[in-house]
Amino acid sequence: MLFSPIFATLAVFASAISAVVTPRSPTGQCETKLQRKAWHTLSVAEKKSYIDAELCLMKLPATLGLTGAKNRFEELQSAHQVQAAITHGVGAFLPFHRLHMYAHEQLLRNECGYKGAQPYWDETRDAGKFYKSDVLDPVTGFGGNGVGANGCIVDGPFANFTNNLGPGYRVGDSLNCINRFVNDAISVMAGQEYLDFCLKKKTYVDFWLCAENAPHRSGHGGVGGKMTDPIASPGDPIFYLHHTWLDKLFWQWQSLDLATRLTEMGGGNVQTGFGFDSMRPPPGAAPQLPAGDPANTTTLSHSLNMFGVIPNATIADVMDIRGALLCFEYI
Ligand SMILES: [Cu+2]
Repeated sequence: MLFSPIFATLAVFASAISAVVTPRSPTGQCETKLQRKAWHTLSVAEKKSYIDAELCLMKLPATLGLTGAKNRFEELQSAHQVQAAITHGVGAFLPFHRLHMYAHEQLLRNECGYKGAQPYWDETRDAGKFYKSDVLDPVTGFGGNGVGANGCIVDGPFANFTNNLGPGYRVGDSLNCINRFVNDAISVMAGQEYLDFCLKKKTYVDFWLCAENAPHRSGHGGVGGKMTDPIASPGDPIFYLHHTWLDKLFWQWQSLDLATRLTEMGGGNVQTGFGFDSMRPPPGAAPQLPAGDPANTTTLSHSLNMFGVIPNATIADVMDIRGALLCFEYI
């Protein structure tokens, strides 16, 4: 799981080569940025093209040999699942999920013919009323709330999807639908006041801790079910709209002081504090340490592991969304 500096260098080089498929100049610089938009602003046809690409990803056979993952959608989920303990409650939380969203966007575009950008869920407009969000629309969205004791979703495009990963670190559970228990007592914390509270934070560490708390947890807990599984939550495709929303908030905070915040990093590499006991890897799992970051303070040279789904990148590579690797903007 750990990569040598040479491998990391090759991975960065490979990502520059793969840039051919995204709108960049021949020199690899970012010229025409992909425009990431809010889900509710997309046309019905745009929404359909995104969902069709997601369904395509769920049908494409797995190629990487990651335990339990049977399709490309699940390989990306696996990359989140197997290293959950070193990507949550740590300084790399925001950069890791930024790269993870980018990986999803790349798979949709490169392997499933999607022409658009990764959309996000503007959760402030649905705070306290997720149950009637456009995102949960059974016809033009991701399907509605779950039903029954298991909370399996029964309408929308993903009602028949069997997820082979989760709950938690488990793989291959026989009953593993996408389930949801919408909870609007929790989704209230998606409100603008919670975002504003985080945007006022002065340091990366304070901002990350704030963002991982209310704006992050409100989206997961507000949808409920699989989305509340901190390890296997990318099994619900809503995950990608939620974390792109959180990434937009991260960029908004960075944009308030780019001179400092394109390079400011911090926090620990080992989880501390309450609430992470459930994320301890199962007994016997290989010890996990972030490559390129040997001490317990998260730095820009920290390698973000995508397990082959896309090339690995360092935190430095993903600090600027307008940079040569990412090349997108939020509108
Ligand atoms: Cu996560």
